[in-house]
Amino acid sequence: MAKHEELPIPIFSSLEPVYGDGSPLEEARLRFEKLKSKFLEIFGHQPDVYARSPGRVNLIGEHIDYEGYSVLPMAIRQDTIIAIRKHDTGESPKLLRIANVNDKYTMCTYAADPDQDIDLKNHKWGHYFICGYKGYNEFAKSKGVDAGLPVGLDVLVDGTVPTGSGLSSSAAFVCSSTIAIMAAFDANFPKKEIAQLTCECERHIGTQSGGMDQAISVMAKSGFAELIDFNPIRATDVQLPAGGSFVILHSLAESQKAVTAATNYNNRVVECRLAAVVLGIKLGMKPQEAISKVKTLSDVEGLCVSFASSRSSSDPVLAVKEFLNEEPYTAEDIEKITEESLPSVFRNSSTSLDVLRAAKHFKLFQRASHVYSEAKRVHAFKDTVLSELSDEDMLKRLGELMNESHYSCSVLYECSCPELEELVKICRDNGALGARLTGAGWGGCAVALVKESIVPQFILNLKVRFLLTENIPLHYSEKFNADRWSLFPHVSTMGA
Ligand code: NG1
Ligand code: MG
Repeated sequence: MAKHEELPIPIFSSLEPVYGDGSPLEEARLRFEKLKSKFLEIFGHQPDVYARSPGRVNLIGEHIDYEGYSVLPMAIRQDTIIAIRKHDTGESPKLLRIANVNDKYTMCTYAADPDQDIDLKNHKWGHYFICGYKGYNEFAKSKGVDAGLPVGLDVLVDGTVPTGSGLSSSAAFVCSSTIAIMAAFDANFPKKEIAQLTCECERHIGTQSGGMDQAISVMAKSGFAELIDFNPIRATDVQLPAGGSFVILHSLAESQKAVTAATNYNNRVVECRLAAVVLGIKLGMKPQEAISKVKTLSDVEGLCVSFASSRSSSDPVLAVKEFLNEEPYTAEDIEKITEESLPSVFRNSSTSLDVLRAAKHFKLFQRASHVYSEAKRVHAFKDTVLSELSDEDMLKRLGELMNESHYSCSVLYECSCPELEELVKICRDNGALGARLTGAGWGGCAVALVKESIVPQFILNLKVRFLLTENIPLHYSEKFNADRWSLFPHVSTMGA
């Protein structure tokens, strides 16, 4: 049998929703009916096809996908559904009309030009759909297939992943958009290729993301978390032990990643690149060679390991300790090592140049220490699941790894925030085996590993605790989100 990731996206020819066990089918059916009638109301006709893609919670492996290291997320029930219809009626100019079932998001209209640049300085929610539109076009071109663009499209979006929450509302939106466009054009490809394509096309939004979110959104499988490897993308099922639940909690601090990219997300990507180049040089590469060849910390791991093994340990963290300074570096400090100005090193990336303009200093030691140690924790997590430990001991160890990951994100990577720190602490105080921020951080959600038997009490305690905490808005409990690992849907497209 072909491997799951080699298979194309399943297409269903009826309106019957395909949900994981536990999600009320009736509720799903009503959602589709509502989407259909709203589409009719806005555009005056029915959609051709629907596509859906889930959000995700990352269990461990934060801020390392873009450094080439494996991560371990699972899909969640919350998703984005796109209803779409081609309207090639000869109108001029051809338009993409993108509406949302949520009135908060007013309709966005774009020219149907797939080569248009996305206006990054003027962020709009509809930009994520354009990522998919451009991506489909580029992908078709790379396959030597006629994409059939430009074509006008009517689109209605229904998303239930909370935005800015670290649960990948953006990837759910980009992946469902891309799949919807492909379905509208009767194109279908293996999931692995769609995962790669959607990862690349979400970068049009201006974040230099890795591929975790799109990979899990496209390749998720009911009943499993997935170990995702990169270059090339691969997904390995990870069956979690019985007796535990992951509870996802929103800190209510919203992280607007597309808006804060230069100081937060992209800043860390640039710092990792600089750490990798400096390490490469310290470990014997010529500056020019390091600048042209070293893109990520995983690129220099081989050199670190041979250095470390001469000291009878294969830990790249040792090379970091030996060769990087704990004191933050200024641009001048780094330029002395690279023998080239930083704007010149990053001349081909306007988003990196934005980072350089905004940054005062660069914490190379801390960022590299996080990445190398977090990469090891992901494998330790997977090995624990495969070990002979009893379920109880296994859950305990997984919880410890999650706590260690949070510490590293908070102290070394500095991607936490006061609301998340408080939330994680409250989870642990209320019996969580482990708790950590999930996703990019700087706001959004935490994920806690909780013994199944105490989940109802845990949730109750957290609600009470939060209602009593003055600096957290009172409506916290409305946003409360609990998910168990057995309850998430497949990616699917559904014919109307
Ligand atoms: P969020 O912000 O949770 O969607 C981002 C990146 C991931 C990964 C995590 C941190 C995008 C689309 N996603 O996720 O690739 O780097 O941060 O582990 O930017
Ligand atoms: Mg995102």
